[in-house]
Amino acid sequence: MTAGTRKPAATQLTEKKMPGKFSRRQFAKLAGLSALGLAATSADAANTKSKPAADPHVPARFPKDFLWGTATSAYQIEGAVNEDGRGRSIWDTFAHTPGKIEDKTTGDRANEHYHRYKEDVGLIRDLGVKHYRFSIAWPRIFPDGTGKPNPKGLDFYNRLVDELLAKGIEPYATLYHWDLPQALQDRVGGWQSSDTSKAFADYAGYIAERLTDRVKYIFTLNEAGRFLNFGYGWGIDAPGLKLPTAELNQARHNVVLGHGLAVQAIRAKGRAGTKVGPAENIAACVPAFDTPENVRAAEMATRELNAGLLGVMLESKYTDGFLEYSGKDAPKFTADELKIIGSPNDFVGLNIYAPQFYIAASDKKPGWSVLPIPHSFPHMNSEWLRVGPEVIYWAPRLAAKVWNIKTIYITENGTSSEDKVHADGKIYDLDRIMYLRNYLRQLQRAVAEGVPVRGYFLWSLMDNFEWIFGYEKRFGVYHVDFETQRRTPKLSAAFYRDVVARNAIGV
Ligand code: PNW
Repeated sequence: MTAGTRKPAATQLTEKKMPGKFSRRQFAKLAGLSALGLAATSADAANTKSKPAADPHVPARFPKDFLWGTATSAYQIEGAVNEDGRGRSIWDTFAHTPGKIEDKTTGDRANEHYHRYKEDVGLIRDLGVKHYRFSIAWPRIFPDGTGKPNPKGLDFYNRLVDELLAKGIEPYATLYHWDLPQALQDRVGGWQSSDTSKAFADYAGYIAERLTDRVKYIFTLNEAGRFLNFGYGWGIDAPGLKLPTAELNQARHNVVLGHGLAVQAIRAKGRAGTKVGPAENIAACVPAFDTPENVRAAEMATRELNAGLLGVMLESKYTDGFLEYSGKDAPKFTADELKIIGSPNDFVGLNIYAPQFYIAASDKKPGWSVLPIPHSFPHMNSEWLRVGPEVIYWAPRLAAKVWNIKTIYITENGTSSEDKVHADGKIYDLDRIMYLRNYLRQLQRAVAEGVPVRGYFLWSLMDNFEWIFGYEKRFGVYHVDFETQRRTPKLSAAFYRDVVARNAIGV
């Protein structure tokens, strides 16, 4: 159809039903909709007949070896909390404490993934992704935190890993996604004691021994920043403590020490070639707008605002700024510990959601300032999730520059959405698609400019127990009906499947 030609009314009608300018067959093929049960049903007749003008647009491609994945975590999906000898975790206790979870739910049942893992691996395969990041529940492996391992707990992960490999999906295991054995919290105060750091290393070594014949990629801690501040500082997450600053800083030191000890244990006990690193929700800094001065300021801020966690892991030292700022509340540490904490990683995982800090250059010390964010700044269904696609460009770019990181994975990125099931049984999560297409475009920009991001794990495979928000906030590309446990692909599943299949964003 040439421009300006009036279309017959019938064609206009048909085209209105069609998404964009594709024929139904082209569209279904491209998006893999039929495999996901989302294929359009209206017939298409006329709009493929005339020759289209050459399209000058090109999609934004990712490199050939770019890894596409998706992610979940144990307590958020497994359920089966009292099965096969699993011990209690601090999240069991916390979720069962009245007033802690917004919708008064727990992870007792969650997605019943413990029993439905085969179906769930099928969902991953249907997305066309070849990489899956899951977490191992420490209290399934060591119900008491330390001591005798529980073989039945390990067996679950053996079954899961075998199923993934059988379907051609590479497993990436996270060792700690917040479900600390309650026994360790009770005995030594959890991360308030370096006994927990040592117990974590023992657990890491045991997993490395048992799983690295098949699991080649291990993430130590997920979002140390989050579980420390929210769990030990502000009383919002498990274990619900509000420690004074000095004690919080000491707990943070124990956590990074746990990371370093775990890296060493994995190197000692794992198969040669096992790759290991942290998965951190870096304090993500974005220049207020792009000038060389603001970019330089954001670089300095990235280093200082992450000095207590990712910084010390990558530099083997706390920055002078961090020690000065902490003053008498600074953590106590030895030179030996710093060396352990800085054990070399094979990669760094970054969880990227909201831009946390907008930074501008400043004439005053330290040369940068954090700008106040206006109340009107747009956010997604989760109020904390400000929409700032440029953060997935700047955070890896600045981190790679500041710490000379050679391999970065985006270990989480995604959004919640209201996700109503419509009368036709489908979920049209267009806000999630809006979010993902904008973030992925910025990620592609970073990769194309040489920022060393090698892969992307979408959070999350399916709706799950969203911590203090219970089941109210849905992050999945598969919808879960928590009554029936039925999984249904949302429109965003078709979107992601298409991005993965074409290894590109846009057309
Ligand atoms: C991450 N914030 O948490 C976690 O790793 C996941 O388990 C979680 O389900 C997911 O993101 C979505 O929330 C975060 O307030 C929670 O900035 C909150 C924040 C960041 C990360």
